[in-house]
Amino acid sequence: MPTQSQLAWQDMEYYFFAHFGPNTFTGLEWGKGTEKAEVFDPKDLDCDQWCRIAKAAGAKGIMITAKHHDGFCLWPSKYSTHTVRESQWKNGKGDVLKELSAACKKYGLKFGVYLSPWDRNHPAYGTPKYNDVFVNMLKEIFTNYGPVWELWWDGANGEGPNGKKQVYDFARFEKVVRKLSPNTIIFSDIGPDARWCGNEKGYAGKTNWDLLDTAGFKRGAGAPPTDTLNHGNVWGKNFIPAECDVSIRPGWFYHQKEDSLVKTPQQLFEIYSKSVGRGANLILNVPPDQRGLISKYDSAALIGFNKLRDQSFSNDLSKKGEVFYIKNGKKTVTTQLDDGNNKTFETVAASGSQSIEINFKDPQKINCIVLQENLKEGQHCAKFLIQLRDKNNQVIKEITGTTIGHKRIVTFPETEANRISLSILSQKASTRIAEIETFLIDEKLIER
Ligand code: FUL
Repeated sequence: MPTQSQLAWQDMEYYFFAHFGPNTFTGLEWGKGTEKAEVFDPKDLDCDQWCRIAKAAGAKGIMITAKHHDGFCLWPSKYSTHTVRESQWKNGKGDVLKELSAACKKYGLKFGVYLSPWDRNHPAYGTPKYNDVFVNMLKEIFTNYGPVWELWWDGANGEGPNGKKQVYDFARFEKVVRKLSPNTIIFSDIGPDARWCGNEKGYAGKTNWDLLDTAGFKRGAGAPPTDTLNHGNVWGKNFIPAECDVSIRPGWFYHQKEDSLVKTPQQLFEIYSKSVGRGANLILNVPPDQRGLISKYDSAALIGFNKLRDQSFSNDLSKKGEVFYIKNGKKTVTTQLDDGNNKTFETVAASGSQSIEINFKDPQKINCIVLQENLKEGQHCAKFLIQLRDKNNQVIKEITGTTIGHKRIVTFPETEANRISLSILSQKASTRIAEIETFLIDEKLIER
């Protein structure tokens, strides 16, 4: 079963990732940890600008790389000598976490922290003492900059068998975070609260269970196969929904030479459809540049993307008809399923004796249906059937899918229909259908 925090987290759907640090200035993706602190000098840093763009792009929060693999801390940590304090930026008085957490509060956005376990700089790395360092850093962050809505633990460790190897005390890290901030969602390959979706393209599996078996698995090299992370486990023991991480650019950090390679609004929409539209959350990386600002290329693409979402999903055609809940042949009007509230729902059993129907007053051209499942009691639908009918009640189109989860966006070639029905063919327990919305979206946005 999900926790309240996980349900609230799923409702956020989409937010920003901000990879920022020495790599922004050196052109690297994985800093070596030997970079001089002086390279970090974002003279025009303006976290309000990041927040304004996040807001305009419809994102719900910003997650910052407080410390990436190179070990540089974007806050003046007492437990490192490789931080903003050692840089020239603001004469060593700057603090990116402070500025971003304040800006997020001001703009009503959630503030998240990525803290890389792998550290190529810290002298204690590779010894048990590093676990103390990591715990102390967590304490600094959660005490001084919270609330932190989500914490990211990256599974990457590129040093390989011949490099330093850290035995991480994740159980201890988790305990510290839970105590300081019980509602923070902890992300890693295997959770405990949110899992990696198994790729960095931003695509969740078409079948995507929020459940995962974690017994016997570890973060990083010992994680479950990427295919399992992508699809989840239908009978998995733990509720650990997927989060899809992807960058708006080829790299995670800003590199000027990639200005021409920023994803287009249409590409971003496709990513959204294959992440949020498959029941996962989307963390879209928008890396600030050397000035400390989001570039005009990224912001233009993001505004375009948000416009596509607005145009696509602002006119729910279900509202042009009546939505019925059918039980044992008895039809009753329901207002629960197009009220934009996934806390209200109708229960549909797999027996076929219960279904949902939309009757349009006039035939409607549609090519997109958005379903939502109420997940409070767990994720249940394993196979659904949508039928589109004409005025003679003949089935003119059938669509089947597997999981629904938090949200499922289904697209298909434009079809004019008088009625639509939704039934469940296979499920783990009665499915709680929370929303059924119907749209006519731009033909170019149909999933291929
Ligand atoms: C990976 C890292 O190695 C990349 O640099 C980036 O931070 C990405 C989000 O996760 O594992």
